[in-house]
Amino acid sequence: MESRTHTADATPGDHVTVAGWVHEIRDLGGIAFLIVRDGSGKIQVKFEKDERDDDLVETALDVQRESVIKVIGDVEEEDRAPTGVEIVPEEVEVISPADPELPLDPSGKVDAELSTRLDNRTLDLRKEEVKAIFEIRAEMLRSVREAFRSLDCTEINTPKIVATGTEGGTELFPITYFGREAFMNQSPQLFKQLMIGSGLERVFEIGPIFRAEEHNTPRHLNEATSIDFESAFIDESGAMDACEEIVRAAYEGVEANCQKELEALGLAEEFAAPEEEFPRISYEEAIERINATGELDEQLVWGDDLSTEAERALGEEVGQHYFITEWPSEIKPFYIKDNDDDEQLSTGFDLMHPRLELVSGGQREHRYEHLIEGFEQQGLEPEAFEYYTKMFRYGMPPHAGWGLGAERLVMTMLGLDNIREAVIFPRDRQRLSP
Ligand code: AMO
Repeated sequence: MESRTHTADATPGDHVTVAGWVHEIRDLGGIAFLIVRDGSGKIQVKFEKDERDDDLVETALDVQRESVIKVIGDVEEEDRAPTGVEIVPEEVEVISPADPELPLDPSGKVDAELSTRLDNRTLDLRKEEVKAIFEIRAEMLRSVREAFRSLDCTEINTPKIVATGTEGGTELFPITYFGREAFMNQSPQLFKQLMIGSGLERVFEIGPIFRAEEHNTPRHLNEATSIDFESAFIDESGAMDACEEIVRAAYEGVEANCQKELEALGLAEEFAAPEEEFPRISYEEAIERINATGELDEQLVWGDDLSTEAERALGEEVGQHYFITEWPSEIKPFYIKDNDDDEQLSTGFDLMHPRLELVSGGQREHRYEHLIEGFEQQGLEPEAFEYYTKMFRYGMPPHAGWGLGAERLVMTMLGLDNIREAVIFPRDRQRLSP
């Protein structure tokens, strides 16, 4: 196709070819307008019936909304047009016609259920406010990558088809791998740790994780995107510093580069990167504060995990991002190191948004004997993980890291009600296509 001008760049005096979707058709009798939309914006095309060719006017009036068309013509200034300019056409071509019945209305005048939207994501992403979410997600990922690079991290990609799980046996998706049992990976956990003993020392990965969670909730996906970090020679406190820096960079990137998208979402006024340092609250203090809110039916006791209600009660009170540190060892995975002074306590931490958990992390157990003991305590067979444990016998530095859910970050950043809004094609209990 010959070169085209983006509608946003059409300037009075230009002779242009624009191509895009028919957003709206208005026939006012003697005059008709088409609004053409492309990735950059929209532009009005004017058809004064007396002055234009009959065929041209007929093509314009017969076209169905959302068809793809090409328009060649002159750009003129017009104060009454939505963008202050319009095209006076000399040629209109319907490149790809749309059916008159659309499964959803991309102009957004008629609301659609989330499931209808997800079934027809192509049309759904023609809406400015939906497209904005994914432009923001892309900018968030770009900023995060850049921030990792400035922290001297190397980006890695690790296998998603694996022999063992890491995050609890019940949440694995089994597959067959040339007749052998294999699984979709739940986390790059073991691979990123293996890189710590390599020459890389400090790595990050942005990639899919698979969780066979049975529950269908507004905050869980069966395939999510994890932003993982791991570094040699730091402890959990250093890992929290890096985590805070990355989350802040994500917000700052969006604030600096996505004003148009934030406006489309009605968030331009209120959106702000977090300024205050993220407080670090111990697990013990967290359960005391949750109990003191009186929001829960039953008081929490030491060793309990935090329910959704508990997280919400504390989040409301803290009112900003915060870490929960020093979790009980028994509820953290085998790879998390215990506190040196009290083995009931772990070095594990979570980063919380007032609405929900965003990150888990901690210092790792790098001492071979302790690692093997940890497997046994959790009822796991260390032999199955030999490819991993073995490398702890050949010089493994102390290290720490974390995993951040990309969709949860977008969801909380933009105040989305449902995590599915932050994924183009979500995978959940019911949804396997598109
Ligand atoms: P965890 O299992 O807590 O930790 O996962 C880390 C973060 O990933 C996101 N996440 C999810 N998001 C949507 N749907 C899900 N089903 C889902 N599961 C997890 C969350 C969560 O906080 N290996 C450790 C990380 C580490 O220690 O480095 C891990 O995977 O935002």
